[in-house]
Amino acid sequence: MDIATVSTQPFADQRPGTSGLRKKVTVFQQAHYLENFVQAVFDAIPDRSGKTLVLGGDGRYYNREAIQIIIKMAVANDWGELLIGRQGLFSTPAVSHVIRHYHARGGLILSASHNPAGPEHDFGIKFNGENGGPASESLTEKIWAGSKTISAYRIARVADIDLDHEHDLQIGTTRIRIIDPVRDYADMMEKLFDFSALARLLQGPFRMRFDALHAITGPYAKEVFERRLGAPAGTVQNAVPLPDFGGGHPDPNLVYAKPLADLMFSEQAPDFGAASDGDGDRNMILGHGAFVTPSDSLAVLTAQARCIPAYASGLHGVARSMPTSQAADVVAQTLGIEHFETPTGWKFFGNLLDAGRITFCGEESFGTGSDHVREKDGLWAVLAWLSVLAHSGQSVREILDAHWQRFGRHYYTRHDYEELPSEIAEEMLRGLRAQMPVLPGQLLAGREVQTADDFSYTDPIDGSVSEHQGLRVLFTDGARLIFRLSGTGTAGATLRVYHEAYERDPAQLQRDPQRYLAPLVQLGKELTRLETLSGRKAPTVIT
Ligand code: VG1
Ligand code: CO
Repeated sequence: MDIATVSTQPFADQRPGTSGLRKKVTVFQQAHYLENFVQAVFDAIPDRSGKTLVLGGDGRYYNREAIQIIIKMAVANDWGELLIGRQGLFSTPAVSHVIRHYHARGGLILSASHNPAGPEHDFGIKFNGENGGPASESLTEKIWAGSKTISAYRIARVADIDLDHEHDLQIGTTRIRIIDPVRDYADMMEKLFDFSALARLLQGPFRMRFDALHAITGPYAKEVFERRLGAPAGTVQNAVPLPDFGGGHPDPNLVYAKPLADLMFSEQAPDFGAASDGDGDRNMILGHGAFVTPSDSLAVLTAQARCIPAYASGLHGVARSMPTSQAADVVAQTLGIEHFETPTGWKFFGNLLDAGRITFCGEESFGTGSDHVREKDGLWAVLAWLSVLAHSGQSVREILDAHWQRFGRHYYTRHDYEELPSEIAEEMLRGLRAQMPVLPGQLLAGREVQTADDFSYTDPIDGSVSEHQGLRVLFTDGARLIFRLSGTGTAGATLRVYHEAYERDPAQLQRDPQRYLAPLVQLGKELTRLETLSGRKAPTVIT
């Protein structure tokens, strides 16, 4: 077999962000760009020889071309076996499961998650390790360092392979298996949840609607809800993954999944609505006239875990990313289990999950998951909610109201300012950081500031330290105002401002979150001099 060593020059911009390397498709299409990064990943895994690599993506534009390149590079870089999803497809949680199930050394996931797809939009790639989870910070730094000094990559000069049928083949010393991307994952769901109880629910008068937003969860949701659980045909909408996701923005929130949100707040609403994102790791949960914030979702599932067979014996602990509301902490304290606060990004949950310290974890960005894999898992969250509904016989609205009555409500909203010039965004945070030493003790927005800091995390398992994970203004009554820059965007800078306030008064539990949090929103704008510096009057997206 002809293996070529191709000379190349480093690219200066291959530092992975919150979740892998994300760039415009046109950037990835530059000569050697994808190859350089893949070689940097392979070089960072010196023990790869003869081992298994899982490969697949969310089906977005450039997925197929990228997979053919990576197959040839994997062959030239001594991988022993490649497990590839049919048509090059795999959801992110399915890759995590397949890595673990087949004891692979790792996997490459081709996705830019919820970012739009198509020739003008985004592509991405990330490496997950043998625990099924995103590469740790130290591995990510190693990959980045490699990408800055690379001078050559290795690639086999062989023909493209057929991705569209399940089959096995051998190229050189590498065995290649094209497998069903759905089956193993659906089997795992069947083990975790009580499928007979869920089938009874979905085959009765109960109605649900799942919107796959033309992205990867379509085939998974069809198999699980319609085929295995017998929900009526049409329960899953927009179920065929398209290379441009139908021109939409596959982000499950009230803004980008508007048709579903409108339906759920209408007279004709079914009992339950859910959506997922481009690569299948996010979820949005809705009831008739009810929207569950992701922070509340984690708290409710933690409180109701006994409704799910796999977790009925209790949870080890629960973790949330720092900007996620403290609702789950309150539940954990009541249950007497440990709770942890990690930086943004699923990679930070990995050590806690591996060490058996937590069972559930979640992020405010529509991510929820458990120790069944090492990624957030959209369909898992939907099945978990259905289990709670089936077990309790209550509606989403009733579950939420009862939860707030018992634990209090964490009012929450995130405001995003997208595509700001980077210097302006940096200036806002610099200005805020400069004020932070004098904030404690001040009365702002009717609340007393307790502390103001830049969040730093020490991993309780390996002691590694991650600094500069977000600026926090913490108030004595538990309210919080948090600022950080996105690490997943591909154009300019996105400022995320997170607002949270805790309410225990039973008469104040049904307020509109935007109104309730308005003083904190105003304060956030003042502290960053947002309007003056950016000229923006309103956020791009509110979740
Ligand atoms: C965002 C979210 C973060 C999430 C990450 C990847 O990161 O805030 O919570 O883990 O996306 O999710 P950032 O740095 O842009 O805030 V996904 O579904 O894009 O893999
Ligand atoms: Co995603």
